[in-house]
Amino acid sequence: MVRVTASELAKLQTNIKNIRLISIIAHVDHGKTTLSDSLISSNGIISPRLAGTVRYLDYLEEEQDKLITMKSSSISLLHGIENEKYLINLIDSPGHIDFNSEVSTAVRVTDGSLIVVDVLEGVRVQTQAVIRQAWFEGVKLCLVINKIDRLFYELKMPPLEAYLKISIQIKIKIQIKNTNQNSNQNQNQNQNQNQNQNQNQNQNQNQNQNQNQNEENEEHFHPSKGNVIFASATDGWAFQIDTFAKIYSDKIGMNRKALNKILWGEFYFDPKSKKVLKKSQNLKPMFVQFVLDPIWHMYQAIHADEHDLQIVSLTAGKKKKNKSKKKHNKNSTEKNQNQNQNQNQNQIQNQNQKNSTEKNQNQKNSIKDKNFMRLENMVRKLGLKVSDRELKQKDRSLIVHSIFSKWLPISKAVLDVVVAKLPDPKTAQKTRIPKLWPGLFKQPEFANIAKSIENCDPNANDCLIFIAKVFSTSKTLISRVSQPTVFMTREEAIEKLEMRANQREEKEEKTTEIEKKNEIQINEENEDKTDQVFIGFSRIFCGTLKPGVRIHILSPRYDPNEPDNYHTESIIGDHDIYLLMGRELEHLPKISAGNVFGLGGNLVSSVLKSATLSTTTKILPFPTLTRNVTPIVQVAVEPENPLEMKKLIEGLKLLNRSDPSIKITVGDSGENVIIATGEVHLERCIKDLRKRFAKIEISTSAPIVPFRETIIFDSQSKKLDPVHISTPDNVCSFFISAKPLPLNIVKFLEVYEKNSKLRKSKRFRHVEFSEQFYNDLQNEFVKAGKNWEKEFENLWVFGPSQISTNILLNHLPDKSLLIEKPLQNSKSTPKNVEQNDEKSTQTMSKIQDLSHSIIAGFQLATRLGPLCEEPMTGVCFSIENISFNSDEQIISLEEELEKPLDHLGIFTGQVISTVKEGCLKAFLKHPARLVEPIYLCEIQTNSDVLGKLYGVLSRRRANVISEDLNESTMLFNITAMLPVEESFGFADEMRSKTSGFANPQLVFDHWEVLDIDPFWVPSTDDEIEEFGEQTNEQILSLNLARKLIEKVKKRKGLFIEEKIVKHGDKQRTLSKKK
Ligand SMILES: Nc1nc2c(ncn2[C@@H]2O[C@H](COP(=O)(O)OP(=O)(O)OP(=O)(O)O)[C@@H](O)[C@H]2O)c(=O)[nH]1
Ligand SMILES: [Mg+2]
Repeated sequence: MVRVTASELAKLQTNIKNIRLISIIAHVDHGKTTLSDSLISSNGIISPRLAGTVRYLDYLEEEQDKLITMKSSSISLLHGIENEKYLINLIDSPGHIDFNSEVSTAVRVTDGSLIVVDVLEGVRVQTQAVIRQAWFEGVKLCLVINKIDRLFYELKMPPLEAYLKISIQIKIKIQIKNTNQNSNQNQNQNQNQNQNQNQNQNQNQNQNQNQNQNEENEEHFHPSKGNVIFASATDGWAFQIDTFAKIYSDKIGMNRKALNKILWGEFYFDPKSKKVLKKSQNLKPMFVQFVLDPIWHMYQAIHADEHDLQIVSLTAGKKKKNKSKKKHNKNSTEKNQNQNQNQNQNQIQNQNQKNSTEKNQNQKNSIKDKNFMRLENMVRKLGLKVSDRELKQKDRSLIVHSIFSKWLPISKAVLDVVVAKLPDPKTAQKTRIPKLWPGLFKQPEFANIAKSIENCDPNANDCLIFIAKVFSTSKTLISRVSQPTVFMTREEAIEKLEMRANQREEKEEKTTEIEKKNEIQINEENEDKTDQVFIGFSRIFCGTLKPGVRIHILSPRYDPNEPDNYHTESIIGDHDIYLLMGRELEHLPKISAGNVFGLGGNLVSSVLKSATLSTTTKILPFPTLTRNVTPIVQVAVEPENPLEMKKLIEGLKLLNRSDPSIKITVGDSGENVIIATGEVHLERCIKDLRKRFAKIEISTSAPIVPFRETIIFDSQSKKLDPVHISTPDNVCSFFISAKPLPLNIVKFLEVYEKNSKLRKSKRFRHVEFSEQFYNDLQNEFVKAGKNWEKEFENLWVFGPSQISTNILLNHLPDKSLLIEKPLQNSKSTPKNVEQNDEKSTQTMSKIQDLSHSIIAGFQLATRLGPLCEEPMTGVCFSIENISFNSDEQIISLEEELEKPLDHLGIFTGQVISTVKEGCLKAFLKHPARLVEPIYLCEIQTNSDVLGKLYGVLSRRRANVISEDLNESTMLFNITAMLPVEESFGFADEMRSKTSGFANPQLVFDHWEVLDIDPFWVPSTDDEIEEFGEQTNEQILSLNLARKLIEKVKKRKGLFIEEKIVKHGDKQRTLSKKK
């Protein structure tokens, strides 16, 4: 097949109604990339026989090695239906949970998604997650039930059973929760926290009820709607109901449209009366009779002789054995007989053996011939042109492929559905954009551009583009002029892939230290040649982009009311627009509305992860992508050669730009920390940093797990007095108390924290958003009970800025002295201050200084908790009172404010540290607890290794929450909660202990209070009797919370009570010994 050229594809980019932008999404390993391969092969980019082996869109070395997709990649394909040509922009996405943010990228720039479901495994956690993502983005969906060949070949299911199995998988209920996916977070958090536990439980129940009300159950997919495709991506076939309706409509004399409605479901065709019945005891459903039976028979026919050939081989083997046995006996009994006689006998036996081998061979040939004839007959009846050579291939999978790809070609079935059922960009933008971008349609000043976007107008005055992610690629892959495709055989391709893997392994083993050093030098020399270039993965919503166009690059924080901030400008260069063809990029002279494309050049350097590009500044930036994964696994990195620090920093910057879900921060002790979504993601990031971005040798710390610190209620909590603490110069005293924050408020703040950027920035929607937040938060306080309802008025500030799940209350007798309305901005004037008075100005400045210092002290305390300097969560502090010591007299704040200005400068520093100390002391008056992050872990495995699997889970403190048996596969689905602390090496241990049968999927789920008192030591008589007097080491082995705290402290270089000299008495000097 001739490869479709870039210029042919470029011509189709202006015909909007014939464009489809689609993504393939699914759970890991359900066959997305294999399906993509089959579609790509229809354009002559790879040989159809190699589809599924090449995994063309998994072009990263890591992807080929690990056999999983790690990023979304796009390719443009041409598809013809009758005389119309369609441009299909296909994006393959990863199914592994660590790379979930790549799915967000894929669905944002596409209008339709194919959801692939493995017919045996069915809908899994990640399937639901990606469906939800697509649904929220307003993307239309079609279902691909894949791996149907497994039912026939692997499970040997008869067609009727296969039908029942498929019907189960099609009934996908799309559960859409309007709440954040992590809204169940912290369910276990602060279990003991609230005295009013029952009250909170009721609240939780109410919340769950509300949540259920928000769930929408919709049966969206139905074969007769034409949105379901049945496929085997590896065998290269697929069909929709209409494929068979077309075949049979003439044969059974029925209208094609009518057949479409009854080919699936409880409809039975009576061949005698030629009538369709709604009930029958003897007949098979029409889908089985007309669709599955013929496919099943074809599989049977292709593999039919395998069984017979096996029997022939087995009987031949048996005969051989018997003969050699007889021969052995004979020789032993007639040992001394005449040698000539023996020789003759041997000759006869050899001849017999030869004859029997020939006979077997003939038998085999006759079986094969018979089978070949049967197969040829079937193929002829179907009117397929399959050559004898193809039908006689040794590899059965190739015969399957040859027949099925002609009978039910996969690319035709899938792409026909895509064209018919998924919308073109104009239709999609009309419905999607108002939903995705409501702000744009509310303001009359944006009306023009909003209309152009809705109409996907290529001739609009303005041009609007969204860059969903930035990825890096090698300069060498840009605009490689289309080369003629070299078709290899399947064996050659496998050999080539194996050879590449072996070479890599050998190279890694052989690389000694010296070689490594050389390699670094070589890398340095070749830096220019192997340099990476950044490309924006973009979609154009209106207008036409050409070289020379001046464009504004607007960051997600851009506000059209302050157009100078978060905004840069650039001019599109001559070679900045690309057609994305997997790993290769082809230059395009221009690009018009309704297309996905690559954008290169200087302007990409001003884009961090995503951006809106517009020719006008009077526009809101496109809403940011919601990424459903939380980066949680951290490591500190440093260059092996300290002189290469600068290269590392540069490398980290590049890595940060090119990966949408990574976080890079500077740790407390100044180290550079990479935070990834999971182990697989982290491994890839480190490799990328080493090989592509920093190009230096890097050493990494042991994984760092973030913890949080909190307090819980106990019977004493209410009776506690506030902490009384004075500044070092004794001028000012504070009374500070602490208490646990109710669970619902913590949850609310956690969810809100995810949108913290919106809250902190001065964005266009700031006022509206802030008011809504204010009202919602007040509701949460009301829900928490009467005492908390009153506290809302006292709310002062949140902390620490990056977590914000702790609050500070203002309980001063006259709280208006410091700030009138706490939540609104701090510029508001206290009511006792008159504006124009000079004294008042001084008082005002004093108030502000004091207020800011108190807030800073609170922020510091909540950022570095007292247990191991991890951030606090769920703690409410209050400033109960402030008093001043003036001329040996204690005076109130009010009186102090009357005095002239004299306490600034050093005083504010003292207030900060005193408030911080006071908060920490107030915290420690309550029972303190460590809060740890928890993964949701999903594993599928068989019963043989279940025991070993549970062994690994229990060793790692996992809490199993469900175990379901999938009856058709006889595989168990196990769901467990696993502490992140215990997750390192978990997947490897699980695989090795279960011989590769259990492959866990981990995703961050929630924070959970570790309900162990870190200060516990045996103290009561009973405890001392049970545990005895314990050394620090023994306590650590008994007290997990303490052990974790000491581990964190050790890493941070904080003071720990550890005996370095273990046995002092044994360290006497020899001379003393004498
Ligand atoms: N029997 C059978 N195996 C299939 C089929 N489609 C894919 N596979 C196999 O399933 C495995 C996973 O296929 P991929 O295409 O890599 O799956 P994926 O969904 O892209 O996986 P990720 O991108 O890592 O999430 C491979 O071993 C494929 O050969 C099919 O139709 N039938
Ligand atoms: Mg894949």
